[in-house]
Amino acid sequence: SKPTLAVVGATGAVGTVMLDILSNRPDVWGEIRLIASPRSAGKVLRVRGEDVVVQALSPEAFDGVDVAMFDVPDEVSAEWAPIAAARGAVAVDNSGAFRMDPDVPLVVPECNPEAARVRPKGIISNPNCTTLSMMAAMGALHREYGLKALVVASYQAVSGAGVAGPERLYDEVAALAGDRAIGTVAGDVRKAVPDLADSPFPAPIAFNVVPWAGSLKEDGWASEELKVRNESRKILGIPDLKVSATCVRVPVVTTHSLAVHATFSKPVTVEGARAILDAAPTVVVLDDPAAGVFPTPADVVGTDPTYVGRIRQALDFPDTLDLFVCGDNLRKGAALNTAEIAELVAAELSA
Ligand code: 2RA
Repeated sequence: SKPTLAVVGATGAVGTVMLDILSNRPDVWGEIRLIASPRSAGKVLRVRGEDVVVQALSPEAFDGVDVAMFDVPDEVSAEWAPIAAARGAVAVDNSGAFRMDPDVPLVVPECNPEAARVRPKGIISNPNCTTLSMMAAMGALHREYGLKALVVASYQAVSGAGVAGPERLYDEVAALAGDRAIGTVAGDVRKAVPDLADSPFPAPIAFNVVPWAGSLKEDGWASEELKVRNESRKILGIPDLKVSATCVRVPVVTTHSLAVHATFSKPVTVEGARAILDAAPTVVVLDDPAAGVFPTPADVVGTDPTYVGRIRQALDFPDTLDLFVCGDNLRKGAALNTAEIAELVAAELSA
């Protein structure tokens, strides 16, 4: 019989995309059980063309579940993923609670699918969307050229902050729309937007960019920047990979972009890199600037691949490529990768 799947956090930004993905991928699941906070229990959601009533999170909700996907805040995962695992489910967790735990694999199926089989805690982590948005491409280049260093600037969509992110961007745009002088005087945008105390972002996000994502860590680093460093090392299996990241929020609804400066241990060419990326099944190269062809978030949102363009040989840095990557942060960056990990486990359980 086909395995039973639980989706925990079914009503969130990623959960909503997850139900769409589960409805459109080859169906490996028997029952799909939807679980959310008691506040959302009783809601009816559609998955695979059927109405499913959302159950409240409880230990019993995991009875009979083979794989439980979690997309909930860190503290909720920290408490409940081990409960699901203790009840016999394999937990696939998209929070930050377990990603750096040495007993929890951090999996991108294009990079390290074998890691998903070794899960002493019964938990597998899904990477953060910013790291994940570039991993399929960087993993392919690493296998050929040996990655040594990554310098990254992110351009992160507001939906990375959950459903409140797009709501805030739309509200700010509505408040500013029609003023054809807005953005011409220091502080005018800040004065015109709704109270920032109600925003998930620390500065106006409409008509602006905000050099901040996540929480404050030591020495001025944002949590999101440290995740790019730590998670890239773990996924690619390069403990001494040099990484420096600056994470920036931009007024894009969904799809994270990254400007990547990548140094390799072997000589690289643009043609060689393009051939490798072209051959990678989940990567699409869009790179013809003379014809205006490069990836932009507005053009790729809602799709599954990792898009790469602007591939250049760095002029002053040997063995180094500069490139621009876009990936839908709710799909490959979150729900799709989680679904792919869960399918690896389903295949293993059915084998
Ligand atoms: C963000 N990476 O974009 C986060 C979401 N996990 O805010």
